[in-house]
Amino acid sequence: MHQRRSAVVALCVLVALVTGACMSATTSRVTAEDGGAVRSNDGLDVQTSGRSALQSLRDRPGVQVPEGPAPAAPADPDDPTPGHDEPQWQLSPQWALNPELLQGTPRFRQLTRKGAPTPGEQPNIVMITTDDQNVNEMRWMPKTRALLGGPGATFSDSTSPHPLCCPARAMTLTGQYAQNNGVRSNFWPSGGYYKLDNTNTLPVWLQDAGYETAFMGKYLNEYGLLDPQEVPSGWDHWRSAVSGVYDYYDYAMNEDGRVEKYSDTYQTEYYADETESLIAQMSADDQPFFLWQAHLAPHTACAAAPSNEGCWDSATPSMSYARSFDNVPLPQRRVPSYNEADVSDKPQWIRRPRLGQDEEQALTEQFQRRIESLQDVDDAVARTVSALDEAGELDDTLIIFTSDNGYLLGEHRFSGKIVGYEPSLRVPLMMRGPGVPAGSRSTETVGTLDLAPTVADAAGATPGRDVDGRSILPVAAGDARGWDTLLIQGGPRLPKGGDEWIYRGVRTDRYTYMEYRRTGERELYDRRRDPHQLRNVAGDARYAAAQAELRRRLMALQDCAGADCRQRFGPVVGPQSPAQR
Ligand SMILES: [Ca+2]
Ligand SMILES: [Ca+2]
Ligand SMILES: [Ca+2]
Repeated sequence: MHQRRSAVVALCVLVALVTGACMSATTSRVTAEDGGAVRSNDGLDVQTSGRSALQSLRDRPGVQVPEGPAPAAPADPDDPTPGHDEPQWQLSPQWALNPELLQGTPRFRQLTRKGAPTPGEQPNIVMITTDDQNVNEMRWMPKTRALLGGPGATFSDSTSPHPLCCPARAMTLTGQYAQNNGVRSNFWPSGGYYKLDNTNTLPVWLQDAGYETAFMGKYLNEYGLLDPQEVPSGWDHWRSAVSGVYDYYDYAMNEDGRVEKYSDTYQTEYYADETESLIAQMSADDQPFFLWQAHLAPHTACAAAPSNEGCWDSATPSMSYARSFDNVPLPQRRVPSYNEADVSDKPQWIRRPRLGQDEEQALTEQFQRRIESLQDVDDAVARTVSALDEAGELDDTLIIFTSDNGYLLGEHRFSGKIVGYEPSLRVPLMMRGPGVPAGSRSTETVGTLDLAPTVADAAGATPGRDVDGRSILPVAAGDARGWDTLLIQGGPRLPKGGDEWIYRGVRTDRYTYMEYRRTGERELYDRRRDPHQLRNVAGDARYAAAQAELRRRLMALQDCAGADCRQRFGPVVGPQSPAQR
């Protein structure tokens, strides 16, 4: 038992080292065992870093900080990967008997047929996001696939170009890269809630366009740290965890400015319940609504209770699904990059010892708890669709499902996110509603940056920022292209990391190129020949022309803003023989 826990701790430290901690206003207690290990690792003492972040906020002109002990902030992270047989699912009779939920009404089918004129009325918009879910794990969400993917669009190359909680959420709210919205990391001064101008975000633009808006779930990291009663601009209805953010059962929720404590209501279920009542309420008049349901699952748990043994626990499933996937093997184990045999091609920060049996067991258990926790999200999606149906709003609602970032579970010997490898960058994305062709599939590259412009486009709202992303409604309809060259980046891992990027790079349909400015290291993968990113070919003469071109694109995009970010460069040359060079 002790041995296993040590393995988990060791794994977590590894995770912490490479991903940095996802901090928030959650109260956390780190035991001597966990904390000691974590503290030895250059500033990952989450409590200290939480205080220093708060202290620097206190020093900021014009910021009023309430007296009293500084709330400690918890750490976060963990896993994903592909390669498994599709499990056989049977939808419950409730869904099988109601084909209109799965296929839409005749009117819905009219609105979503390819080439249908854009509906004149403003649709309701419901955005449902998970936290740290990878594409692979959609296999275990049959209801979501049937209810959203079936009658809607599925994007097979949806990306999170800055794959970490807070930067991804800031991108979702602004449609901008971090160099333009300011949020490079999870914490002040290089990121966090207080780094974002919250008076100019998607819900504000939607209110200006006549929408009623509602948020529930996990907002930007460090939200509530200074004022747990704050409700950010733009939200008519607000339900956001201000402490116990990473505790699935024991948390405090800011409900329209009042803080309520919960100790036995599963977070995912709370969000589903609140969504049902808000949909009923907001459907009562003709004003359109926007609702963002931002789930914690399948993020690692950080129990708020004094008995907490650290912030690295696997996701907590509800009582209904706990241990229900105990026999599912870790799908990542079938992937060639899992526990990568030779990591000598990788940058120093990725080079780790091979995973041992204890780590593999810990990863497997973590994976099982993750997909168990996603069962409640799958139910929440189904309940939301049902609530819209009961309110008579389903045909007129655009529903979007995605995750803030992906996750590795042992690929390249790594567990976590923030890295520029495919399982970290790629996220699920499904969309159903008016203007979205039913049953469509898109292989175009789209991403987190595109969510705000897409929602604004559907709503007829005008973004208050020069957005870097684009509406993907025309992409879903097959009338427009997605990203040709995407800027990818990872910001500081630690509060004291200043403005330093870990890496910056570009991703095309064929290549991934990353530069580590501090160490001078480079990574280049030809994903057409090496889809699992096993061979870093940076510096290889055969790829010199490709690397030069990718570097040129990185220089062009690293400070881009607006339309410049969306420029098309065209194909990049493949490897060349000496005769070709
Ligand atoms: Ca996340
Ligand atoms: Ca309404
Ligand atoms: Ca290798």
